[in-house]
Amino acid sequence: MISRSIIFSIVSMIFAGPVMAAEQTAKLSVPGMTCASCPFIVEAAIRALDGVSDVKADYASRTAVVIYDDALTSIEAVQQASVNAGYEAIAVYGEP
Ligand SMILES: [Cu+2]
Repeated sequence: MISRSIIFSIVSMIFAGPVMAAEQTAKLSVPGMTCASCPFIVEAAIRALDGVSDVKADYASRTAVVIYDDALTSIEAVQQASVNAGYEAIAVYGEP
């Protein structure tokens, strides 16, 4: 007899496959970046997350643009990673 968890795993694999994984681009406001080194710290913290494929933090505009797979991580997790590194991060909606 096949257990429910195995069936669930198979169904999950089907639905979590590449077809369903959605790559998202999010922009964050990171106002706490105070020098040219800060973006590297923010980038390293966010890049360490599973599911983040790219991140570019910009000191001049105090923003970070993150490309991530929303099947593996979330904008909340990305923000938390930045906060954990010492930088408050606020999602900016309505902009790529
Ligand atoms: Cu700095």
